[in-house]
Amino acid sequence: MFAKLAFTAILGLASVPAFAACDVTIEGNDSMQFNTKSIVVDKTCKEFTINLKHTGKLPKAAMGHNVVISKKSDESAVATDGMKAGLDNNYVKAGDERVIAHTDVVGGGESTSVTFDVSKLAAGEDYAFFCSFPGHWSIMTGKIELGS
Ligand SMILES: [Cu+2]
Repeated sequence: MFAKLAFTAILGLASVPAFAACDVTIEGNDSMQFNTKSIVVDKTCKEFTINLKHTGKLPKAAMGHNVVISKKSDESAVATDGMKAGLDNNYVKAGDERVIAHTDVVGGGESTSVTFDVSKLAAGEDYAFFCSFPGHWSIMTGKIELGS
């Protein structure tokens, strides 16, 4: 019993997940890039957390980044509507039901995160994660899918 607890404590300290990782950290920089193009969400996760870290120095008004998740087929329209919504709304249209999850917009040196129910993702559907800051989504985009 003691050995098992100690072992668990060591694993915890080392941040080694005992099961599937139900989170991912994405970095965005001052060159308008994410450091990943693909995220697979393990289907055993109930919730999944996206951590966004802006590793640059520019303020969010100039080089802000967020992470928005939608179906790939909705990406363009969600980004266009988000652009009109403005920075005060994190470049996401209020109440946009096509948006599965989104973070706030952050500037250089800042971090944020969002957690969503994995049940919102369907197997076999193409989803995109992207930054909806004006002009960013065509480059800052990647694929997110439910793992099999
Ligand atoms: Cu961006």
